Amino acid sequence: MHFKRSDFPDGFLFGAATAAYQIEGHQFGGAGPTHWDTFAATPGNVLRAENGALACDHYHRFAEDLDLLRDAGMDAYRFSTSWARVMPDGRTVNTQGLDFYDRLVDAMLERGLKPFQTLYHWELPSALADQGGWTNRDTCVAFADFTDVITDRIGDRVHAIATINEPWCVAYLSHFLGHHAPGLRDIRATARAMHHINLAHGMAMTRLRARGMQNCGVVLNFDHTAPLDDSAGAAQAVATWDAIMNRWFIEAIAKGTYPAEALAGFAAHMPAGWQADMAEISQPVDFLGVNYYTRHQVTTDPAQPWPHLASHDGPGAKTQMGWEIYPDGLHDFLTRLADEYVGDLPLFVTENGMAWDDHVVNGAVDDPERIRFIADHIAATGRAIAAGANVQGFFYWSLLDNYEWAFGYEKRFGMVHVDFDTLKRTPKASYHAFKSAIAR
Ligand code: IFM
Repeated sequence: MHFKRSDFPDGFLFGAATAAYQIEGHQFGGAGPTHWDTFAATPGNVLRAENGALACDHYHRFAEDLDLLRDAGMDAYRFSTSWARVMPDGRTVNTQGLDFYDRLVDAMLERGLKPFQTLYHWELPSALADQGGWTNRDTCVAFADFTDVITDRIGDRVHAIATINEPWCVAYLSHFLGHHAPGLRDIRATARAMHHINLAHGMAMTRLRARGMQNCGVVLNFDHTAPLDDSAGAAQAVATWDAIMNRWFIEAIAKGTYPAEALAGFAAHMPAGWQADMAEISQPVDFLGVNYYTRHQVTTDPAQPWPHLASHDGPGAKTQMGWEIYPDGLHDFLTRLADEYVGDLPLFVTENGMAWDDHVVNGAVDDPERIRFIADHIAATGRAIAAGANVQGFFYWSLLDNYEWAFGYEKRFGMVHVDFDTLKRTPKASYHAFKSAIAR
């Protein structure tokens, strides 16, 4: 890899990220059913109807997985704590679940890894989905209660806490596009989820502060948005898509407002009195997590209802997901976020990575495409720091090949290959290259 640790400021953290439902094995330890289990069990939603019941069996193999992080010389590990494991019906505590995260965090600390916890990475308990999930304001209160329960158990040892992972995916991808659980395609449900997920963040922040917690923030995903051509329609589409995808959440959290271009579609469907929630949503955070993968080119499609959009993949090389590789987009978001929204607030690249059709050959996985991808995105991060963005860490997505949601186990994002028949872990060439690059 064409970078080294010494290219970055002292204290810059290198790590890898995962999420509970994608790796743990949700059939173990008393975890409750989630909306992803039922979404996956419904024909047509998930490749081969695969689910997270076994995943990487991290529940039993976490020591081996944390050894991999330590042996690579990583500083930090971004993981999530499953709500449905800790509270199987969303409200009642499962002590086995708390015990698991207790062991997990202790095992990180024993290995010198800073625990970066995410509270919600998408496994909504089915009992709450039955009551409307994120379209129902009560879910925000239940989430705040979960925040209390898990924080009382492991909050004394985690290094940082993010409330929500990728609220755009929780709300828009899942309620408007229907690609993720609960698989809705409904503008009214979307508007409500777009607001309630922000409110859940705000309520969780209130509870965390009441417990004196520091290093609390949120993780947002950003999609670089370019016009398909130089038409006025394409320029309009950029403004609309940027508002829905990139501005809605950061503007609410940093400024307490929603962008007019997005309210143009959502206002009529917002929950009554939403304006009164904006103060809680926009309370100060200690860091912002930035997830970045790709860019899209957009234009207006007048034949479609609002947001009147047509979206295309960019022209560059693609990953196994079909996502264009566009490292400059990461630089642009890091500098834009600093300039327009958060100033000197610490930023972390909490996810960046690529899927590839990796295979084990003679006991090894050669993935030069991923090595190049990581090096180029870390270089883009370095350029953003040089331009003044206060970026303090970079987490590769993901440590392990895992359950890639609607794509099941087919798309391999890991630095470590997982054989989903034997569950054997094989570090890829990118793991070894990353290890060499970040060596002290
Ligand atoms: O696997 C996901 C992760 O759960 C959230 N961010 C994007 C990743 C790749 O699609």
